[in-house]
Parts: sequence; C-alpha cells; structure tokens
Amino acid sequence: MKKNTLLILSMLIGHLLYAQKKPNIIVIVSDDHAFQAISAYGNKLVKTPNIDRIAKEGAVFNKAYVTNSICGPSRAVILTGKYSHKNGFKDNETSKFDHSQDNFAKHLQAGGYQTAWVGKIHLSGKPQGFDFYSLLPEQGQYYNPDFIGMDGKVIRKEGYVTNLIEDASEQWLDSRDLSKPFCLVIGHKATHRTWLPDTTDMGRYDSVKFPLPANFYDDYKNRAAANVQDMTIDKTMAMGYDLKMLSNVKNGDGTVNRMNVAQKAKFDSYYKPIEADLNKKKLSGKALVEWKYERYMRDYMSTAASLDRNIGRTLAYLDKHNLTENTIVIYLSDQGFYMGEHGWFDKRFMYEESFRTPMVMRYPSVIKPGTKSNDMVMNLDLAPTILQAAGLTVPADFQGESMLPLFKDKNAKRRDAMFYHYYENGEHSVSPHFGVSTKRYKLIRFYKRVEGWELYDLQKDPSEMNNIFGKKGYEKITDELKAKLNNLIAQYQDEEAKEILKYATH
Ligand code: SGN
Ligand code: CA
Repeated sequence: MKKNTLLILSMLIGHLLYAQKKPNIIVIVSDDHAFQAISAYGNKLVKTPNIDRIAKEGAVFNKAYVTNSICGPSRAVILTGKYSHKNGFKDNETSKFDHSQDNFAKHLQAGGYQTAWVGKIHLSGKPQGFDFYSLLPEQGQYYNPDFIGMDGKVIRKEGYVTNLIEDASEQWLDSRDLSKPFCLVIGHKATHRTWLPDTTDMGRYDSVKFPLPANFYDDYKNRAAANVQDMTIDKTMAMGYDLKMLSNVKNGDGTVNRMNVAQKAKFDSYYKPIEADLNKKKLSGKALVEWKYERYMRDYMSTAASLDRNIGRTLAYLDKHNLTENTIVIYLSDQGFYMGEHGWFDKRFMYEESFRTPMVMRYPSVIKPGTKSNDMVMNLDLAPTILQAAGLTVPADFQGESMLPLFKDKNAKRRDAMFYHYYENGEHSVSPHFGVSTKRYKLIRFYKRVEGWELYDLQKDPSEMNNIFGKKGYEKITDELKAKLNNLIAQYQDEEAKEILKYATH
C-alpha cells in the first residue's frame, strides 16, 4: 500500500513537472516567400515537403496576414506585437528601429528562456532581448555572405546563405544551456530579390512550365495606385540584375561578384547557355515578357528549394535531439509576394497576394495534426502567442491576439476585420495606403502618391480587378466598412490615419 502510494505520488509529480515544462519555440521567418509558391497551399508544380510537414503535423493558416507588407516593418511587428505607428518602424527607407522598446524576447529572457536570432532581421542596430545573435547586415548576400556578431565584428562566411543560417542556428542549439527552454528565430534571406538559387538547385524547375496568372495582363482600369506602380515583370524586372543575363551588364552584378571561382563556374555553366539561347530567339513583346515570367518563376522556386530543405534540417535536428514533442515551430514569411498576378513581382499593396503571408505552425500538445485554420490571424499575433505559450503575461499594450485559444475552443472570439497600413513612398512607387478587410470585403484608402478609395468584393472578385467603390448598391457595405475602419483606427490609435480620413472626401 505504502509502496503504491509512493509510486502514484511520484507519477503525479512527474506528470506535473512535464505539464509545467515550458515549450521551446522556433520561429522561422523567410523573406518574400509567397503562399502561391508552397505545395501546402495548393501549388502542385512545386515541392516544399518540409513546410508541408509542419502543416501536416500542425496547422496551416489560410488567412494569415501582415499589418504592413514590407520587410523590416514586418519583423518589427513580429518582435513588438505592435503596429508600425506604435513601434516606430514604418518603412525600410527612412525609419530607424529603437531596440530599447519592449519586445517578446525580453519577456522570454526574464522568464527563464534562452533566446537567439540568426540570419536576416533587417532592423539595424543591436537587438535586445537576445542571448545570442548572428545577423546578416541589412539585406545580406546570397553567396559568401557577411554576418555581424554581438561584438559588432563582421565576418564573411564561405557558402550559400540559407545553408549558413541553418548551420549557425544548429551551432547555437548545440551550445545552449540544456536546463533552460529556448526560443530561436531563424531569419532567412530567401526568397528575396534577386532570387539567386544555391548552385545545387540551379535548373531544378527547368522542366516545369508555370502557367501565367489569369490577370497577368492587367490594365489597372479604375485602380489609380495599381496604375502608377513600378513593379511589373514587363518594365521593372531587369534582364541583367534580376534575371542574370549578364553579358551586357558592366562590371557584373554585386551578388554574383561575391561568388568564388567554383560557384561562378557553376553559375556561368547554367545561365550562359540560357542567355545564348535567348539571344538566338530575338524575342520581343508578349513573347519576351512571358519568357521573363518563366525565368523569374524558375529562379524563385529554385531559391525556395534550399529554404525548404533547410527548414527540413531544423525539423530533423528536433527529431534527432528528442525535441519535437515540446517545441513549437512556426514558419511564416515577412509578407506575401506577387508571382505574376497583376503582371507584378514585389509586394507592398493591401491586395491579397502581398497582404497575406504563408503561415504554418506545429505544437504537438496543443494543435491537432492536419488543422486548417480559416480564422483571420496576423503577424501582429505572434508575440502574444509566444508569450502565452511560455506561460508569461502578455503586456496590455501589445496589440495582437494570441492564436492559442483557436486550437482550444472552436468558438473562441476572434477579430472580424483586419487593419492594414503601408507607408513607404519610394522604390516601386506604391502609394501609401491603409484599409480594412473582412473575409468578404476590403476597403482601401490611398494617400500621398495617389488619393482615393477602393472597394473589393473578395467573394465575387478574389483577384481584386474590379474596384466597386462608389458603385450603386454598395453604399451600405461602404458605410459599414468605413465604420469598422474608424473603430480599428481608434482601437490601435493610428493618429496619422485618423487625420488623413478627416480630409478623405473623395
Ligand atoms: C530592395 C529591393 C526591392 C524590394 C525592397 C524591399 N531592390 O530594395 O525590390 O522591394 O528591397 O524588400 S533590390 O534591388 O535591392 O533587390 S524587403 O523585403 O526588404 O522589404
Ligand atoms: Ca520581405
């Protein structure tokens, strides 16, 4: 009897200890990786088995969005759990991130976690809240990239960036204090422009013919901001810089110039015959644009192959070290990207392809394998999700909502509309704008470069080709959306948007 009681007691204590064991957290943030380029999101022409594995063993978010579709600002939102106007980092071109402000890593550290960020962060200065970091300066380079360490020293590492970031991540995991839970952010450069694949992946998609999106030849009718952008595959995408047809590019290209002899030889042996063939064809007009599109897709998907493979290495590391059960893995991009929709590459717009981001999450004790979520979640929600998972208090001024209740209660109350605000008014000429989106409708206010409203019915017009603002029959929904927009602006305290709306009469 006594023996049995002891046994039961020790089992109970063991169970309690296990239940209280804080989960480890790995957040993998890629750059410009479109959901349209992921097999878990339905693309049958590409293979992303490791991102798919996270989705299969956890959840895929079909309605994950960002608050400001651009690199540094998105990472600032992920870190702080606050909109750009609150964390101060509104755009890549003029903002400076204040690292002394609150962020989720500082709370984890104080709560007994070991924390690290490896790879791209795109917020210059010294990150705070991390026990370790090794970062790409700014955009970083694909080949033989520089890394900045905590001592501020820059070292150049030989190899391909996506592999090197995974190597450094695993080195940190190997050297960590095993008695503490950890949180590691792996920030990838891939699949950012100029979509330069690892030498082993060059040509990986050459047998695939990617079909043109139905709205590739968009005429931008009734959409003034779409009409003035500078991000078309036709006009903006460069034959040399972007598509690596380098014979006529003086002094070569910055990224390619970093390659060592063996890498450059492989690069030349792949791209030079393509250029020779192109020169023979003498393409022009539609034939040339479509050739550019095809090259873009092949380079982009080949660059993503290394990204997915290295995500697989992270998962294999967790398996090998018996960490899979108690580690949350979240994969997302800093925003979405255009894969030829509207004739574009790049992002920035509140239209679906760039507003939305791929996001998958595995958390074995909480998320049922194969979960498909259609709830509207945002990059803003990551910080509160992470803190809640770690059993820590979410500060009242964090503006996101933890995603964990979604997995525990189907009827958990969730936002019914999302607020978006994009500020940058430079490269690619996308007009600043903000707006509100529900699952069915989207209302956007453009300002500065272009003034005006746009309204879309996402059910009838998922490609957002038909701006119905001001059209008969939409008065009621427009009023409702304007009210929602005003409410969200008040809730998130976006004074600038509030001010703009005062004068937004047409
Ligand atoms: C660079 C790119 C742009 C891209 C921005 C922002 N030009 O400036 O095409 O939109 O980054 O991207 S490049 O010539 O330098 O490649 S972000 O991912 O950092 O937001
Ligand atoms: Ca980006």
